[in-house]
Amino acid sequence: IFAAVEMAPRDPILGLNEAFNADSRSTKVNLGVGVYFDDNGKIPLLGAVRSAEKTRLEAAPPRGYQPIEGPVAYNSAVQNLLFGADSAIIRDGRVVTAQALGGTGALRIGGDLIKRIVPGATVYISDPSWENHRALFEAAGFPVDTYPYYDPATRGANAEAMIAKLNTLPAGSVIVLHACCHNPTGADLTEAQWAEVVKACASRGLIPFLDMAYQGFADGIEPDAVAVNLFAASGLSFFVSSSFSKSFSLYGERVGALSIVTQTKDESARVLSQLKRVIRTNYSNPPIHGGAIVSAVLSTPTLRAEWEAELAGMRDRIRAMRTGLVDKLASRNIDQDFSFVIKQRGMFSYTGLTAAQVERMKDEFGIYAVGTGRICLAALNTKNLDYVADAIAAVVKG
Ligand code: PLP
Ligand code: TYF
Repeated sequence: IFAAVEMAPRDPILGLNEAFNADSRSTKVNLGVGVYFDDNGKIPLLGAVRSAEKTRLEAAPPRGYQPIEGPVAYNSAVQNLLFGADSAIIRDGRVVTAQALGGTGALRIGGDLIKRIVPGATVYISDPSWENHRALFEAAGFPVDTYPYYDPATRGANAEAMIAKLNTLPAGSVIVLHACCHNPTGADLTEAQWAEVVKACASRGLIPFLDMAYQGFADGIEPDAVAVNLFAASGLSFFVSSSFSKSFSLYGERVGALSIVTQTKDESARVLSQLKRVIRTNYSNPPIHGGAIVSAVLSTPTLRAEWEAELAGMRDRIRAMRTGLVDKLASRNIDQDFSFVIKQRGMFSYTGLTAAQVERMKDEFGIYAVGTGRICLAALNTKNLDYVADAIAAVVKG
């Protein structure tokens, strides 16, 4: 059966982890994968999560099947977080939400659903984007193309070029948008630029698909939803995939959701029925544990406050590492200005380091970054910051 099976290429980012784990140098640093580590280099177990888990363990609830789309309490908590508890589109029954296996699972069931509704669509992702965006939508059967996004000259987003491209696309094209904390560049649009994107989507009849994997990692829960809420206010129909992997530090529990904004309550019911069909033939219904923890934390005021403070702590620590890295590089006598790192948002920075420089950081220092020059700021800490700054200074000096 398997004699002719070829070796598949590795995921470039997850593949870095394997190389990092095999490295025996004690000073090694993994700036590759997008995971938040605390100042001790550990993935945190949040206090709010720990409390909710303890309560749940003591209650020892039975483990029946969940509804195909997940529990109402979870889905409603997701909607409130994305759109605000007093949102008109929620009140009007225009939002359909299904629990999903992380943000990845949400993108996949969303892709599968769109394939049933608009089978001839082309999907457009940002250039560059998270590697898995292309792979996921190709797996769902779509051709995947790009829209311009990153400007290496400013190390920021090129909103003008992006919007100009959107204004040429055929109606029914699917546009995948990073709602905040763009992966891999860290370059986000301003609110005014988002308003232009919404306008382009409306005038061209595009299908917006917002990917919200880092809510709370830029400026806060509500400010990070600015794009989502501009779309909500526009009256358009659109998709949102969201994830608690980062914001709850629950990576391996696979907790996320797909939300779909429709035109009417009646449309919502029909769309949900089709989405349930996609889910039923995929994994039937979502797992219980991670979603139950998230929904308990979000709906219990004391736990919610604790979580918001812990999320702010992660956000502030990443910001401190951005400033720290820029300061340390500035004091190392290099002729390159790295101050753009402070303007970039979320976990990542496109540093402008070349593939050759990244390779040297790995070979000479045991510091692992993505070949594109992407580094994860959340892997920096007060102990490795000087070492990383030394390495970057060394490779940019040549
Ligand atoms: N979307 C983007 C832009 C991401 O960076 C990630 C990374 O983790 C995901 C989706 C997937 O998140 P999850 O781990 O919840 O599947
Ligand atoms: O971009 C990252 O590093 C994160 C983690 O297939 C990730 O989004 C990377 C690759 C992948 C799944 C998650």
